[in-house]
Amino acid sequence: MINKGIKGMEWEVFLDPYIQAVGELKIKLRGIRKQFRKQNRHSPVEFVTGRVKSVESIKEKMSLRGIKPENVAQDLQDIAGLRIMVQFVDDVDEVLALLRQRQDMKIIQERDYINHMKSSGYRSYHVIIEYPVDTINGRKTVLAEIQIRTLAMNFWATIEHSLNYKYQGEFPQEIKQRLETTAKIALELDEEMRKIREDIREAQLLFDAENRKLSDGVGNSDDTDEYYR
Ligand code: 0O2
Ligand code: 0O2
Repeated sequence: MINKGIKGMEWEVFLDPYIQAVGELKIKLRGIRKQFRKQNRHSPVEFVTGRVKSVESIKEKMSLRGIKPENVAQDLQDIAGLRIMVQFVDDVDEVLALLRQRQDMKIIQERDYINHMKSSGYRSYHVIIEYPVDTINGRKTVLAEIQIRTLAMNFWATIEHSLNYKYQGEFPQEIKQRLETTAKIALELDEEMRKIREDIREAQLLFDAENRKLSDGVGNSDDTDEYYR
């Protein structure tokens, strides 16, 4: 059995730096949005989520790909997973530029499923990073996957992910066709939004500034807002 060798408590110890990495990265990436908003500039980051892969999912992927326990940290690149949602396709490039200039992580791989859509219809930009975490036992560098996608890409991927779970990848023909159609519609939506990007951005900045004025004196609206992002 391939997963022999890593047992309950060991998994906990193994996953600890990944938990720390996801926690730190969520705060840092959400911080990008905060900084843009403080300067009343359009933030290329809309919201950020993150998760550590469950032990069950890790084990499943290990057996599926024949990954040995001693190779799991190197071969499974998304044990720590972050997702950055953006409004417009062009924001993806802005986020990438911000990530590339950072000193606290090292990009080791990029996968562009935006210009090279997967056959499933999936679009996203994936970046694999090396990220060092300082623990009580010293520094440990882990791999993490950052997925960057528009709201439309995220909507499609979330729906497809749920359907995949239900049908285990064996979609009935009708669902398959509808997923193809919706992938095309999501792409068109991104294209249309791109065309009116400047108008939308201007409107949002005005709206944000107005909100700020209105909420003066009733607490820090920015922090309240960030709670959800
Ligand atoms: P499901 O069904 O597994 O999708 P907080 O720290 O309180 O702000 P919290 O509660 O940790 O936030 O949630 P967060 O970080 O906003 O989002 C976690 C959800 O996002 C999880 O959903 C993950 O599925 C999903 N997610 C985020 N990033 C990734 C990623 O890179 N890869 C994958 N596969 N999923 C990601 P749930 O709630 O666990 O439900
Ligand atoms: P989960 O539940 O999100 O953790 P592979 O895993 O074989 O597809 P690879 O090379 O490991 O390929 O990584 P890839 O393709 O760059 O990224 C894998 C992750 O991207 C997946 O994680 C998904 O989060 C997402 N993804 C890739 N293809 C699709 C797709 O067709 N539909 C959806 N909804 N998401 C996709 P996991 O571990 O497969 O799943």
